[in-house]
Amino acid sequence: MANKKVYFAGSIRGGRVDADLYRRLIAYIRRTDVVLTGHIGKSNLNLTEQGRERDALTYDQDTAWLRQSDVLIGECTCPSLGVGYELAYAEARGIPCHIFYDKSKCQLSAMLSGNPYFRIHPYATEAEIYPLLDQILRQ
Ligand code: 6K6
Repeated sequence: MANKKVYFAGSIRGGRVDADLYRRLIAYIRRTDVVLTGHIGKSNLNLTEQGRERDALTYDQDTAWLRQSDVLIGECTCPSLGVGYELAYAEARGIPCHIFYDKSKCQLSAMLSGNPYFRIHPYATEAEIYPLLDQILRQ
């Protein structure tokens, strides 16, 4: 039974090096729960600036999804201004936020790791992520 609405956050214009990982994580979450942001894992996303009017539609849709979500799960190995903004937006609204990053590939911003509001999950291998997702989705 699907029970949580998940806002999955991952880099878009910050770089798509981890897009396949996002796709696998989203597919895993979708076995049991609802992911509002399935496009994050798509391979054909348009990365170029679309002008402020088109980007405003993206902003309005994403912030509406954030307000509806039960939990934010962010994959933060690839730094992204948009994901950082979404985390702060979710924090301001009391939405639980879980941050995953590959500790061999990046150092998380102190603005995230230093904020006790965020639950931080450094990992060494992708396999470590899935049992943690199970725990988060069961909470
Ligand atoms: C088409 C037209 C306008 O924008 C697009 C495609 N771009 C996006 N579509 C949906 N969500 C987006 C888009 N760009 C950024 N986001 C949101 O910000 C996602 O929810 C990601 O979690 C985050 C990525 O931010 P950047 O700074 O890496 O792009």
